[in-house]
Amino acid sequence: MAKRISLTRYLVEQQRVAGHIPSELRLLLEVVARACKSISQAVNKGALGGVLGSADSENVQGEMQKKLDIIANEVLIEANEWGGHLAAMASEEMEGIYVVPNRYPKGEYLLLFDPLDGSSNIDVNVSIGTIFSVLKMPEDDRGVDEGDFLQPGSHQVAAGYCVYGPQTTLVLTVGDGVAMFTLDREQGSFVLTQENVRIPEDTKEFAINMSNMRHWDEPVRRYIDECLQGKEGPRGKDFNMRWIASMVADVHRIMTRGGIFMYPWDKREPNKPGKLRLLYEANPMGWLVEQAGGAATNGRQRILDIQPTQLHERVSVILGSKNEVERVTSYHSTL
Ligand code: P6P
Repeated sequence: MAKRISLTRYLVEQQRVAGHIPSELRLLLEVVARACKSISQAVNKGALGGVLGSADSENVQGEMQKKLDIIANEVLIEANEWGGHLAAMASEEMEGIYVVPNRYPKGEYLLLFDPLDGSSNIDVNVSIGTIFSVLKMPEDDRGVDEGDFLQPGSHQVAAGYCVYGPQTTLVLTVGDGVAMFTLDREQGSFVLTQENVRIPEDTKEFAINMSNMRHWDEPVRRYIDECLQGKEGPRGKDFNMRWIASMVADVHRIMTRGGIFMYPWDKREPNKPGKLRLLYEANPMGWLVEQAGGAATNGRQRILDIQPTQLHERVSVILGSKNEVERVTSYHSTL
């Protein structure tokens, strides 16, 4: 049982005792956590807050935006732009980067986020979440531009998500394992409820959108087909399936009890490497999973080793229990 300390104390100890994070990064993470609390309040109001439904606009991905998508994005921008710890931000909801205005001091960090992932679930009261990733500005002291964000996931200095479900839970890594913090609404603060999170290396639970089965590449079809054969098949055990269609919720289940999550390339849009975004979905989730003893690949290489070429680049994602991810990845190399 983790000792019941606040997120603030945990981060101060990570800074002071473990020497893992400088004070500027600690401040950044505190601000992001406060922004997640505000988003949680807006999400929890639902229809009472007039925040459900479509915003009648499209994001850079050409997807219909929900009102809460825009609210969450604005909350994160406004919370982080004045503190002096950031040079710029990037968001699923914005085409280009957001450079901290000159009226505020600029810092050495870059913040990337999907402000409200799984937003198709908002109106049906299913868990959604915020995903964030922190990079450092490259050393040279010229101005910040989009190219500064195009760093492999292995360069992240912090990553996390906040899942807005029955509990609001912040899950965070700064490279020293994974810790989980549950929002105590009476105190208004995140409290440490689990540290040293470990994902079991084996699992009997897979998460994939089965309606896309006819579009998958052969290695994925082989893996899922073997799972569906259960005890009588080559795996010799029965499997269970889950698909919440909210990456944060599916990944949180895996962080909590193991499993494998897959959103692989499929032939519906063959020129797209996958549906999910590399910089602010796959990279932060991939680092969290690895820090908890799991694995994350695109079927052929480690997600965190991929050199991005575009801000909103998409990627095929296979992540979770190490032995299952390695099995699926091996199928990609044998065919
Ligand atoms: P599908 C949500 O829109 C999202 O980006 C992820 O959170 C989720 O895992 C996936 O898309 C769901 O996609 O095609 O099953 O609706």
